[in-house]
Amino acid sequence: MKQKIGITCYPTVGGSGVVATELGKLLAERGHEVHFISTSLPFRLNKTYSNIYYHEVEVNQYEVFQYPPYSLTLASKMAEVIKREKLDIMHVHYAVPHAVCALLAKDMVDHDVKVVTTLHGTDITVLGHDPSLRDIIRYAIERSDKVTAVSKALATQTVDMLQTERPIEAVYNFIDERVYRPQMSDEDLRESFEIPKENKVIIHISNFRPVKRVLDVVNAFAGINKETPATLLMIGDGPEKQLACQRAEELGIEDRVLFVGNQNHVVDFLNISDLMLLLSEKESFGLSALEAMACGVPVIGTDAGGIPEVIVHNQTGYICEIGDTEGAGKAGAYLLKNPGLYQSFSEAAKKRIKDVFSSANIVKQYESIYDDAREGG
Ligand code: GMT
Repeated sequence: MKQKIGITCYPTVGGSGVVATELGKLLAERGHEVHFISTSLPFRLNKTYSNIYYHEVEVNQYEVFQYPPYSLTLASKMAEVIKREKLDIMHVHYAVPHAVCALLAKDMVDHDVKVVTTLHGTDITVLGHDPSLRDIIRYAIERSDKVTAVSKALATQTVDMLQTERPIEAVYNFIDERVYRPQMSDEDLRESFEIPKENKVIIHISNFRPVKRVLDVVNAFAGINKETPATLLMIGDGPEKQLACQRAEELGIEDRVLFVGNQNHVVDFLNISDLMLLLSEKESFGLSALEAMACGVPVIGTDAGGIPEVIVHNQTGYICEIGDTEGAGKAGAYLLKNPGLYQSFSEAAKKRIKDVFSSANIVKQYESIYDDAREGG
């Protein structure tokens, strides 16, 4: 059934915004009418797409208010768009504030729109611990027509933490396989960063928040580098970048660790990489691991949240305990020094993407959730 779908996400760099935008693009390609309602154009909407509309939420600052009224302005814009465009579905990413805004908007209009909420993690694993927000998160989940979570781990954790009754369906993240695919290693890119020919390239991509444990990434890399010459590419930016730079200096490996900053075309970096490190202490899914695997790059991850649902231990990478940098370093070096084993991991990673995380597979799951929501199922 073709639907008119509103999508709200945080439009800036971040996994949830990426997933929401890529989903919108796929839905539009499949003939649905998609309306993005957000504060700025989602950064992945970088060309013109038919069937995609964008409604900007302009949040003004008023002297009388201490904080700009983002949630109210958003709810009001959602109501306006639902009413004018006769939306069938409002698909919101994050329970707070976005699902709450959608529920308010639904209440404001005389039109039967269904609210589908996708949980991405921070709304549960961080905000869910805040007693001042627990009840409103629970409300957002219970009142949504359908709720999805990006991993089984997150779905279970949500029920355990908030004792919600509304079923939460795990729908995994996906990648656009037209973009994330193995390509010939770009020698010019390697040369421009002066990466010696004999070095293996290890990559980490994140927002450098404390949960990403970037110091562990540098420590684990140091272990790999002791056994086989390597370069660490640190992609992204955030609060712990400076600490990670310092740790590299303390370990005397600063010339081996390149802080490349935020990048629009991470696929180019993935295609010159041999291994990814994702050593987070909280990670409801780990989209960057998926992107790496799609390019045939095995991943060493922690046993946090949904990471073990993405990486199959001993097949597409290794799972180690949170904080076990020695184990992660040893596992990484072992894999890199065994070409036959490495090749089988790389192939298994690509196969897993095709089998489990293909965009076609995931978009169909969302379509059937929308259909069920419309039919009251
Ligand atoms: O990881 C972040 O800090 C960003 C956050 C977001 O909202 O984009 O990522 C969350 O959603 C991603 C997309 O579903 C997941 O891949 C990330 O694992 C999840 N982050 C955490 O759970 C910490």
